[in-house]
Amino acid sequence: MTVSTNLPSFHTPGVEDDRTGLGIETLKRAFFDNLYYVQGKLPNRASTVDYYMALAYTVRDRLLQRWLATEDILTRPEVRIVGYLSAEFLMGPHLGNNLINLDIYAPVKQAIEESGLNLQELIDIEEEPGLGNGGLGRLAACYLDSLASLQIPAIGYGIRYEFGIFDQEIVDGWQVEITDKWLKYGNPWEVARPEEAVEIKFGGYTQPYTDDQGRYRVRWVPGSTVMGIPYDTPITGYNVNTVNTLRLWKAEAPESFDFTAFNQGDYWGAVNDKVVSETISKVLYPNDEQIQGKQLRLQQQFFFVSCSLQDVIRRQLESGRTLDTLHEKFSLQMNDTHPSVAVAELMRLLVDEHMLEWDHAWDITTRTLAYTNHTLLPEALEKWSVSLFGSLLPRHLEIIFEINSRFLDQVRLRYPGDEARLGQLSLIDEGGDRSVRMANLACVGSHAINGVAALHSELLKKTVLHDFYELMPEKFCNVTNGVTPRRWLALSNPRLTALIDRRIGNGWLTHLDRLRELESAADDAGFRHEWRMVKRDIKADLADHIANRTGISVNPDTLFDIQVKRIHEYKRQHLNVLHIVTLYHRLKQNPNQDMAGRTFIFGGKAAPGYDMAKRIIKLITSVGDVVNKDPDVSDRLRVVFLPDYNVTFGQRVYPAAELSEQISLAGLEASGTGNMKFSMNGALTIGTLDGANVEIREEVGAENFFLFGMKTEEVTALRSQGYNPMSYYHSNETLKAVIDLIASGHFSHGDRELFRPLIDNLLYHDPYMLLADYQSYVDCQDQVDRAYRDSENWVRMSILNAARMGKFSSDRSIQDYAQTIWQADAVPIEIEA
Ligand code: GP0
Repeated sequence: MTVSTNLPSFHTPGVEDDRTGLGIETLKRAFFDNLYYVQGKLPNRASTVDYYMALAYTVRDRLLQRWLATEDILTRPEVRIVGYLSAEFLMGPHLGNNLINLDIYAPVKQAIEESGLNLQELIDIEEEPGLGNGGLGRLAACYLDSLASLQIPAIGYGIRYEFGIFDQEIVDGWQVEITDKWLKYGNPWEVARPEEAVEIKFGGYTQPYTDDQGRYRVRWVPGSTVMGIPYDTPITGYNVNTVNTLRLWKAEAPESFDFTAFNQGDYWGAVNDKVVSETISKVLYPNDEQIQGKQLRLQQQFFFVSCSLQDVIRRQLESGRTLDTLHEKFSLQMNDTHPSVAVAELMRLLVDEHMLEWDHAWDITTRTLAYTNHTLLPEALEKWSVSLFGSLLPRHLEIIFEINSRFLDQVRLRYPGDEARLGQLSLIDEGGDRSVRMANLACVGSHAINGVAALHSELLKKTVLHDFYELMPEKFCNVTNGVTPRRWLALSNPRLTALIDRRIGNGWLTHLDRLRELESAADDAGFRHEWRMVKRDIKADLADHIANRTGISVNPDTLFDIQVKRIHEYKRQHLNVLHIVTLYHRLKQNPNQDMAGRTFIFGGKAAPGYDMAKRIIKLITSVGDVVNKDPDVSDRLRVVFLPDYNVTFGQRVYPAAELSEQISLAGLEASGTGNMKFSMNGALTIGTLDGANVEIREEVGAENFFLFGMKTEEVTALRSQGYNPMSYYHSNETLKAVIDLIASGHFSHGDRELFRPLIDNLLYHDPYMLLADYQSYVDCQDQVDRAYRDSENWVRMSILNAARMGKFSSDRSIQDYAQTIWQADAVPIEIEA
């Protein structure tokens, strides 16, 4: 299906329109017009931010026609829409990405340069919207890019947090959190749509009544109301007319409030209610894969889910359809359990507000919703205490009890007398303080349940969702994650992109499998030389950046060994540190040790309340302080912790990497997506058989991947046999020396207490089995060292890694979702001149 739209045109023949024209003179005029009329600045008084804003508006003007055309086709009854429900969207800066996707980078660069400015400087000054914690939020952003690029009509639904993920500073080696004031200078990419605001209710009580047809019904008498105001951001597809929408909701007090209270003289009360309402969308919870169980978080979840479902229902009705066919027009994907209260809210809207029969509403609900699981970590499985849930959402709690009772009746028929299984499957955990299990709710209320990498999806079926798998195997599927090559190659690595273009032509950015055509180039010495030179230049740029940011000088001719991701014990940044200290120890023993110089680069944020993770940061910076200043080793070892790792910095770091550290304990990293970004940019991976590492290794070939560590089954076996970390410490002399060196205070000015919690945890518990994997890791790192010194072959492997990453384009992931879960098609849009 192709649809064409006929939007009004303001075009005067013979004159390029100021808002759409792409001629260089037109772009310059438009740019200075926006500076003057929107920013209210003359060039002699304008700051870089003013120029950035003027350019952002100039670019936004040029996508509006396509955006409105796409909005317009959503109203057609036959157009199917994907709604992606996510508490996080980690979009990264928009300007550069839109220049790439609209294919206007070159003319804009020329126009900006002819205006005496530097385009990169304007791109770099954009404050990124950090509305996510890490992998899960960034995945949502990559998926929006691919949905638009594949011309699938889609809406991302989430929260417009006023403060996103905190900015990280490093003070005396420790993480310090600073509020993220991303909206400080305004946000040129969003458009508020207050006319589409919706009301959200909380609290109160429920009341049974009989309707005029004599049917038993329940009405919810809420205790309070807040408004959800939508803010829309255009999501451009790459080289297509589709421009989808990211709709983020901001919480506000209902307007009438102030006036009544003011008239009654309760001025303070009115203002306070306003403050309380607006708190809902104030700040992103900065915990990754760890629930906090805070009431405000449940309010946030319900807030954005209810706003979004009401929005979906309005669109359904406005398209001329009835709610009976909601599942034919909409497919709603729940990104983890954060939006899973959607199961109960959609039932409430259909049954209580739109008067559908329960069974009918249930059929529509389950056919509309689908659920993606992102983790096996038990501490990340969301649960809400029944009393908290009931006080905030009394009607939803009743609905969940009703869903549960009907569901458990079916389970009983299937497994008569199996009380244990019933207890496991129940939506309510009856143990201790009763709680609602959100994953169970999501499973029962969805028609599809997927994990995010092949191994993860298999483990889901075997472990956390085992009972659900046995009961409803047909719902389970896998969709391996992917990342968008537009941001993670074209935008962040223009030099490599140009080199690839020269070799295989263009077109590969939308058909990433075509990178395979580079395989033969791996045997071409001339091409290898060019590849190496590109990498060398980018490493030199990163070295400059590191020097500016941290004062540490690093040598671009050393091996850039990089681990960037959230700091978490299961991701094992401290295993990386054990290796660094091993090398340090070796060099101190034998200063003439033959080894390639290495620069270890770390980046990542720790949850503010996660003491162990914060201590790992302090360990990295402390080891760096000693190693970088020790003349015996500092020609071969450098350790850098780069503060405030985010999307913007990711774009600098992936292209410069040579070795990608993906070293989680097998079975714990659901997928990983940084692993894909590294490899696409020609880094080799050192990793365990975990998450998507398994599939990356399959694609690039075992000979081009550095594998170490226990496999999942070995981990399980070791654990059940009784894991004793101390035995590794006592039987491995180097390991003992390394741990003792840290414990002795060598890296902490003699302070033996600083790292004691870390060391004791490793020696007495070691839940992530670093000591068991230590030797295998160090041996594998020695292999890396030898491989790196055979530089021709290293470059060959690097080229082959990039060449074989086609599978990990998020375009492939989205095609998988579209075919197996959403039944969504491309709707190419023609825009008539
Ligand atoms: C998973 F459960 N992930 C969660 C969560 O709360 N936050 C989060 O970022 C991540 C996984 O850890 C992952 O393995 C995965 O690739 C990503 O979700 C997207 O599926 C690495 O970040």
